[in-house]
Amino acid sequence: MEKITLHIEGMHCGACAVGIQMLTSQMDGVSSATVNYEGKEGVFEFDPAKTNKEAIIKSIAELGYTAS
Ligand SMILES: [Cu+2]
Repeated sequence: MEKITLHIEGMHCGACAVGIQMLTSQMDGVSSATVNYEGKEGVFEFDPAKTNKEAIIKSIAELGYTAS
């Protein structure tokens, strides 16, 4: 398992964080997602054989947020 922390821009409230959490945690290979609205960051744990940082950033972008 690989663990990354991403800075996420564009969240307006706690529900945004929950939405990102729900979407990313459903991705194949992602074992856990914890998004903090106040801290503007998300911690994602994933299996590098199934997915990667770029795929997670792309999913977050599809929701309208910028992760880096
Ligand atoms: Cu919101």
